Amino acid sequence: MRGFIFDLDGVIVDTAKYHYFAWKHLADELGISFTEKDNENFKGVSRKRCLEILLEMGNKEVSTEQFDRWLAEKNEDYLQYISKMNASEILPDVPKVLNYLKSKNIPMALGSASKNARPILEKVGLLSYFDAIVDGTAVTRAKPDPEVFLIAADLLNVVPEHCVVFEDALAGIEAANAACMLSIGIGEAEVLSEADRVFRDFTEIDLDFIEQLTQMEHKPRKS
Ligand code: B16
Ligand code: MG
Repeated sequence: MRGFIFDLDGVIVDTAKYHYFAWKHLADELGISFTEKDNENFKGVSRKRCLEILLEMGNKEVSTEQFDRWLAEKNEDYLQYISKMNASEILPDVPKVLNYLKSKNIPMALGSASKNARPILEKVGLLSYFDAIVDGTAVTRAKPDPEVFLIAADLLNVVPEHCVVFEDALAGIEAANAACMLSIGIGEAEVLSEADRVFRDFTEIDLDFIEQLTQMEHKPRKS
C-alpha cells in the first residue's frame, strides 16, 4: 500500500497571499517594513515563529501578553480572508490528481504547519478527500523535522518509505527526505533542489507519473 501526503499552503491552495496581507497589515501597524519577498521566508513556518521573525526584523522586544495579542490579531485578520474562500481557489489540476488517487482508493493525508488547515479544506470542498489531517495543532516539532509526515504515515497505516510527499517549501522537502519519503517539490527547481522531483505546478504532472508512484517499490536512492 502506498500513501500520498500533501502540504496545504502553496500546494493545494495559494493562501500565501492572504498570510502576506495579514502580516503586512500587522507590520504596518508596528512600523516594520515587510515585503512580498520577506513573506517568502514565512512559507511553511509556524505562525508563532513568523511573528518572532517579524519582531526581529523590527528590533522589537515585547511581553508574552503583547506577543499573544498580535498573534491573535494576525490570525483574526487572516481568517477574514479564509472565510471568503471557495473551490475556485484550488490550484490548477490539483483535483485531477486527488480524484485519480481517490478512484484508486489510495490513502491520502494532509501534512501542514497551518492550524487553520481544516477550515480551509472545508471552505474549498476538499476535506472529504483526506483520510488523515495532520496540521499545526497536531505537531510539536516544525518542518524540517519529519514529525508531521511520520504522524501522517502512521495514521494512513503506510510505512514512510512507501509515502510520497508534495511540498512547496524547502523545509517541507527536507522534512520529507528526513522521513525517508519520496519528495515531490511544487515550485522553483532552484529553491527545491533537494527534492527527488520538482514540478512547477500540478499541470506539469500527468496521471501516468502518479500511477508509477502508486506502484513504486520504495523510495529510490539518489545517484
Ligand atoms: P497558520 P503549510 C503554513 O502552511 C504556511 O506555509 C505558513 O506560511 C504559515 O505561517 C503556517 O502554515 C501557519 O499557518 O497561521 O494558519 O497556523 O505550507 O505547511 O500548509
Ligand atoms: Mg506550503
